[in-house]
Parts: sequence; C-alpha cells; structure tokens
Amino acid sequence: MINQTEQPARPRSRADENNVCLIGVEGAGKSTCAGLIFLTALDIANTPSSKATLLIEEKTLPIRTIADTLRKGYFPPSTPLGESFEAFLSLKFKQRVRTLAVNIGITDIAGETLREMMDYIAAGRFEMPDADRIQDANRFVLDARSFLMVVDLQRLILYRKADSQDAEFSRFIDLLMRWKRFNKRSPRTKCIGLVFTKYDTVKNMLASDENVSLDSDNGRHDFMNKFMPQTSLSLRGKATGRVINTFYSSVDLETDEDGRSSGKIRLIPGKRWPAYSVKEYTRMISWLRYVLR
Ligand SMILES: Nc1nc2c(ncn2[C@@H]2O[C@H](COP(=O)(O)OP(=O)(O)OP(=O)(O)O)[C@@H](O)[C@H]2O)c(=O)[nH]1
Ligand SMILES: [Mg+2]
Repeated sequence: MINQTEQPARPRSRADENNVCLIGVEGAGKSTCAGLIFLTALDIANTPSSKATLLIEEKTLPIRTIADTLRKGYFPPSTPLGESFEAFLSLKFKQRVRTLAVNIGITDIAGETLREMMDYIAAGRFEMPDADRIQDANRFVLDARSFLMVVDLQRLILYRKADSQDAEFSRFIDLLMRWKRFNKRSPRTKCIGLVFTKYDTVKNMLASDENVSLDSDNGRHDFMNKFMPQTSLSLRGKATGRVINTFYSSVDLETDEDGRSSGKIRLIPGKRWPAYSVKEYTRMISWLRYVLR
C-alpha cells in the first residue's frame, strides 16, 4: 500500500494548478459536461469579436471525440471503469496590453471509480489499494484545486426519495476538506462549481415551484436549501475563501409528433451543433476565467 503522505512531491505546472476535477455519480453527465465546456470554448474562439484563440491538448481525455459525438446528436459512451482522463484547454484572449490566458485542465473519472474512492475516504482511509486504476484517480482528486460537482437533476428531483447525491456530495466535501487540512502538501481548494445536469428533464417541474429556480441567485439559494440542504451546509461551513457557483446544463432532445423522445440530441438547424444551455456554459467559462486567472 502506498500512503499519500509519503509520496514525493510532484513538480507542478500551471496546467496542474488549474485542473478542474469533475466529480459525480455514475451517469451523472460528467463526460457530456466536459464535451460542452469544450464546444463552448470552441465557439468563443470562433467568434472573431472575442479575439480569442484556443489551444487544445488531449492528454488522455478524447475531448475532441466527445465533442464530435455531441455534434452528431449523440451522448458520449460511459467512461470505462478505472480510467481517468485529462485534457487541457487554453483560451487566450488578446487584450490591449497583454494576452489573458484561461487554462482549464479537465479531469474526467468514471463514476464507479469515484464511488470506490469515496467509500475509502469515507472509511477514513486516504491510502488506496495498490491498484493503478484507483491510484491515478485518487491523486487527481486529492491534488485538484478546483472541482465541478456534477449533480444529476433527474435523480435528485424525480427520484428524490431514493437519491443519495446530497448526502454523498456533503460527505465528500467534508472529507476532502479534512484531508486538505491534515495534508499540508495537498493544495487548497480554489473553487467549487455545482453543475446541475439534465435540466431539460425537470425544467417544467421546477417551473411549477414558485420559490426554487436555477435562473436567479435567490432561486438557486432556495433550490439548494430544498434539494441539497446537507451539501449547502458543507459548502457554507468551511468558507476558506474558495469561490462557489452553480450552473445548470441541458440539451434539447429530438421528439416525434407525439412528444416521444428518441434520446437523440436536437441539432441547431443547418449547423452540426447541439442545442444546449450555451448561456450557462459561457457563464461557467467566465467564472473559471475569473477564478483561475
Ligand atoms: N436529457 C438529458 N440527458 C442527459 C444529459 N446529459 C447526460 N444525459 C444522459 O446521461 C447519460 C450519461 O451521461 P455521461 O455524460 O456519459 O455521464 P458520466 O457522468 O460521464 O457517466 P460515467 O462515465 O458512466 O460515470 C447520457 O448517455 C444521457 O443519456 C442532458 O443534459 N439531458
Ligand atoms: Mg463519463
């Protein structure tokens, strides 16, 4: 067994510092989220007035392939158990005096692997079994400075009674913060973003609840208190200067005349581009630009 605290310090690069780790249960929509971040960055870079360029470095996350799949109207395949993937995006904005680079390293880990890791952490054991597949994921998560916690809205709201995401995220945040307090080498958390996925599946239901909404600050506050009270408390409890924000993610699905969905993503007419919550993703990139600057 390898103990995390005995590992030699790894040299850090700027890319490492800005790694955004996607955390979430199996099938929550992490890979789709990574693909949509990439498409949004691509869109920004292709808008001449943004004066931005995009550098893509695929370490292991086949982010271009995910984007291609989405542009054909399909969701990416489930991330293989035990794999952790990394891609690095650098959006460079030309400004009057200097160029501003927004570097986002995305780490995507299979939900099942994350669950195994979290079970270990929950048992108070941060050292992982001597298996490469877990070691890598473990290192990615413990060394990350920024997190996007991907919450499956469909499970959270439609299957509310059976869903345990609130408890799991809350437990994860508490344990992670404890680990960071006791392990000086582990970098401080810069930011935590909550990404509520599959918004399209619950949008109508949420609209019928007067108080909660994911479209305004007040609405988001009430939403968190109602659907994620424990996570809300964990995030508030340890205000160590990290920045917190919430976003929703949705895609439009194709439907037939009877309103039945084929599960295929609707493409914008005349464009090989999925119809998705582009405003939220643009807001997310602006936020990351501000926090990771
Ligand atoms: N309706 C709808 N379904 C979505 C959306 N995002 C993801 N899904 C569904 O959720 C499934 C899982 O999405 P992924 O992005 O693969 O989720 P993941 O968290 O990477 O899953 P693992 O890699 O298996 O842990 C997809 O195949 C879709 O069926 C969305 O915005 N709307
Ligand atoms: Mg995945």
